[in-house]
Formats: sequence, C-alpha cells, structure tokens
Amino acid sequence: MSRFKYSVGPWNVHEGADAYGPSTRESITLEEKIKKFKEIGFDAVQFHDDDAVPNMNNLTEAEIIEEAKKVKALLDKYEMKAEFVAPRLWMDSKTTDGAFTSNSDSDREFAMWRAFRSIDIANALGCDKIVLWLAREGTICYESKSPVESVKKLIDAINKMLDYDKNIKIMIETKPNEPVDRSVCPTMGHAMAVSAATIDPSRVGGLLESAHAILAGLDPASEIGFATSMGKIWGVHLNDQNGMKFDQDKSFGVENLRQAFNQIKVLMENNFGANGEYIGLDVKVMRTEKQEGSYKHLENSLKIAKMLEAKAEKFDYDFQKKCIKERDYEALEMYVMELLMKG
Ligand code: 3MF
Ligand code: MG
Repeated sequence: MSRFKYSVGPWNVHEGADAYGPSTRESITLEEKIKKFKEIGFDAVQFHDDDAVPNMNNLTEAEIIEEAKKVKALLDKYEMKAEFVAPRLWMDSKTTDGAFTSNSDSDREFAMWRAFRSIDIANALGCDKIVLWLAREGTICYESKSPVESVKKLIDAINKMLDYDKNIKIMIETKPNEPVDRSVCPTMGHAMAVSAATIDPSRVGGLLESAHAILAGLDPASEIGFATSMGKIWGVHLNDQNGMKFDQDKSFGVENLRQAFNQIKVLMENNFGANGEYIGLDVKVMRTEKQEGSYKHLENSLKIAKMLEAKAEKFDYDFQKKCIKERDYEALEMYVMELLMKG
C-alpha cells in the first residue's frame, strides 16, 4: 500500500514522434487513456488546457466550460480526479516568441486569454491548481529580450491570474532550457523568488521535475528539499535523465537509483501529500516501443516509485544518527548502497 497518490498526463502516452522522425504508434483516445490510468493504479489526471478542450481557440468562453464539463463526467465515470490544468502556451502560432514574456503585445494578450480559460477549465474539472511550464519564456537570441523586463512581465501575468480567481493556486514548473536556450525561471530558487514578488505568495508554489533539475546541473531531491523548506512543493514530476542533454523523460529511477531514492525519501520525510498533493510521473515510453507497450513506462515508473517507498520505509534512522555522531559518512553511504542493492 502506497502512502502517496499518483498522477499522470495524457501526453505521457504518445505516438513516439520526436524532432527527427515521425510517429511510431497510433493515437489513443482520452477516455481510453483515463480508463487505463485507473487500471494501472493512478488516482488523478493532469491536463493541458487543450487536452481537456481541443480546438479551444475557436470556441466561446461558455463553450469551453461546457466541453470541460464533459471531461469531468469522464473522470467521474472512472473515479479519477483532475490534479491541475496547464495552459499549453508553447504550441500556438501566437506564442512563437514566448507567451507572457513575448515582445508582442497581442501575443501576450492571447497568453492571458489562455491562462484565464485554463482557470475556467480547472474549475469545471473540480481542481484548484494551475501549472505554468514556462516553455518559451526566455530567449533563443539573448539580446532579443531584457532579463529584467521578462521577470517583471511574468510576475505581472501571475498577478492577473491570482486576481482573476481568488481560490486558484499556481505551481511554477521550472526548467532551465529547451525549447528556449535560456529560461527566465530555471530553478526552484527562481520560482520561490517569483512567488515572493507576487500579490499573493501563499498561492504561488513550485512543481519540481527530476529531469529539469538535472538539466540545470542540480540534484532533484535537493530542489524538492529547497521548495519544501518554504512550504511550497505542491507537485512533482518524477522521471529520470541521463546528464545535461535534451529532455529525456525516462522512467523514474532507471538512470540513477540512489538519486531517485532520495527524492522519494525527502517527500516521505516531509509528509508530501498531506494536503492532497500528488506525485506526478512525467515519463515517456521509448520511441521503439510497439503499440501494446504504450503504457509500459508508466507501469514501470509506478512500480519503481513504490519499491523505493518500501526501501525508504526501511531506512534505519538510528544507524544514520550513529554515523552522524561518529562522523562516519563512509559507513552511512555503504549502508544506503546495501539498502538499495539487497533484496
Ligand atoms: C516539459 C514538461 C511538460 C510539462 C507539462 C505541464 C510535457 O519538459 O515537463 O510535459 O510537465 O506540459 O505543463
Ligand atoms: Mg513535466
């Protein structure tokens, strides 16, 4: 029995296309995905605004809410919750040069429209969290935007969202690069600083993704720890990543088991989930996988996370204390390795 509730997004089951090649698998409908997520053992679904309401740019505000209600009925049918809605602000021709920090006034206005609609969709789905993965908020040509004005524009956009809905909470999903070269909000420290500068810091927190921390050259468990110390880790995207290259979204724990263990451990030690937070698994199946393997990475990641929960349960805090007292960190390290390697 896990102490955590787990969540996943529809984008985590995908057709296999990458920047260099076409799809390798067929599309699966949202309903089929939700049904399968439930069967695998997930408790909640994460949404982009247009995962819930496709083609939303061409709908009225009332129509968008109507469409979202149909998705809420689907969730109810399979006894699943919605965790958050994230405006997909990187896919549109109106956000080519960024969204909230774009140099174009009309593009920034469009980004706000999508952010407000995401809040409407979240309300229709029965959740109170918005995720901002700030994909194109940054530069690909450094001199094209002011690093000062960009941060101010981001804070201004978040303030408008906080003002639009007095209950909504915003989680900033930090990432240092990709698709931009330099991001305005690369780490948890940046997210916490942005939070503090908004009109209601109590409603602006962080979502840490393991791979994104590694891309920033940082340790995911320490990033989780940093935001936890501020009371602001409201979501995580656990996955894995082999060094500082393109974002890989590998199954959780498959590259660095000790690092994965320490992410689960810090979440357990700090009672993550006590306020209804979910552990999200933001993983992608390998492009080589066949249609019937479309969910394998989710099953594997969930299994690994639960196995690491069991390992963390067994962690001997008395032995840790003794090692700390004697300053024998070699012994502590070997203990951890044996804990992880022994059946
Ligand atoms: C990108 C991501 C995204 C976000 C998701 C929610 C595709 O690196 O991690 O997953 O998590 O879009 O905003
Ligand atoms: Mg993510």
